[in-house]
Amino acid sequence: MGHLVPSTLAFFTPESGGSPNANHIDGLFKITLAIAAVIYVAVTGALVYALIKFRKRKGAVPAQIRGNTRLEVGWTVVATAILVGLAVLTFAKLASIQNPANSGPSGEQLAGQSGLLYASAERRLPPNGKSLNIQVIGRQYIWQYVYPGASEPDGLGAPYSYEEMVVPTETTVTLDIVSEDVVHSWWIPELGGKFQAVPGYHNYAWFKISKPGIYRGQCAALCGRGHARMIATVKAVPPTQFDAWLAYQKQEITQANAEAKVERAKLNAQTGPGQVENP
Ligand SMILES: [Cu+2]
Repeated sequence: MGHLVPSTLAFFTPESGGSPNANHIDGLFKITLAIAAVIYVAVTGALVYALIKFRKRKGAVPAQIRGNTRLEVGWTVVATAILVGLAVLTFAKLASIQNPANSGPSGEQLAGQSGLLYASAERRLPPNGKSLNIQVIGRQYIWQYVYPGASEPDGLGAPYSYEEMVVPTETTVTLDIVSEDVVHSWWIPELGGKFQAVPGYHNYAWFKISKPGIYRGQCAALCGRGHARMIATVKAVPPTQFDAWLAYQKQEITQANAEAKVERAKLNAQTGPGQVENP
């Protein structure tokens, strides 16, 4: 019974527990839900009371009431006060939802802001400016993630992965969300809000995961026939494990690029029917 109540409540409230911003969204939702529950019980209770107390009886003539100024002003003022209160609370919490926190002491030791190709006023960074920046690319029908560490100055040769994003724990991860074709929507419920990937635009999100684990999501905008298959997972591992994984990805990509270069040279050297024009 003890665990039944929180799990029942969790069914109605946003998923959380993965990242501080998700927890703040959940907290705000629960406060609003609690206020709404009190109002619901009061209004429904008064209605049921009136239905029973003043039900039709033989020969009874109901009191003929034409308005009550004090009561009407009263519920207008109270309703306004509740709305203003909720708005103030929301704006007070908004900063901690939108602005990334600093990485924890056991997180990835980041040299500084990484992966930034341009300046943007909308892109938020932690107070110390250090985050692991990953580019999230939506495309029909798979998510691609590009990590910092390009081997060439034009950004080529950067490690990347599909579908599963690997991140270090206790590290602030900032996301640049883009799309290559249609509108997609990046959403890992336990890690915070939902963000659209729109062709030609950059959207920004962040999370900071404290515990190693797998966090699942799904493209949240109907993007075509394969939309249902467009799943996403975020796998949080300790920083040392992340470093090893990233180094391995980088090595694999460097090797594949080197092999492709050899193949390209071979094709370019060919003459006759097999010759490739403008490689
Ligand atoms: Cu999609």
